[in-house]
Amino acid sequence: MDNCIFCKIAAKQLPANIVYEDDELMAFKDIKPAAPIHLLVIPKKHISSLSDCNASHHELLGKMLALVPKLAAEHGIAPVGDETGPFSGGYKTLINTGPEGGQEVYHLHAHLLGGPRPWTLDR
Ligand code: DGP
Repeated sequence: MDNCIFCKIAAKQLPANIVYEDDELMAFKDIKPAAPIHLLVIPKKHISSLSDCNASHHELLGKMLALVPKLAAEHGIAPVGDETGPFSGGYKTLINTGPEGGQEVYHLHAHLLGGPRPWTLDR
């Protein structure tokens, strides 16, 4: 999509601090972190929001969600019981959808937030 920031990041036309990439997905650090660890997981293909998903997106959505615990573990925020990380209290996974849902960027993304509080999450 022309003019989509996250499409440009996925195409490496805009810089981002990329922490994961495969054929379908990318994860990078949020430019305005609301928590000590704040990552965004996106599909490389443009999908405007979760509202545009249906049964044909089961596999992609499953891959996005399944990437979260891997990234959490890699960033030391895996939940209690896995004491491998310094902040192992768990994390929040969030998909803002639409204006009332607090969505600012219209390219599907899952937020992964974690680390010691306080956070500045207001959504
Ligand atoms: P949302 O409100 O769910 O649409 O969150 C969009 C997030 O995207 C917000 O936390 C800030 C982040 N963001 C916006 N533009 C950029 C950018 O150019 N680069 C990066 N890394 N993050 C961005």
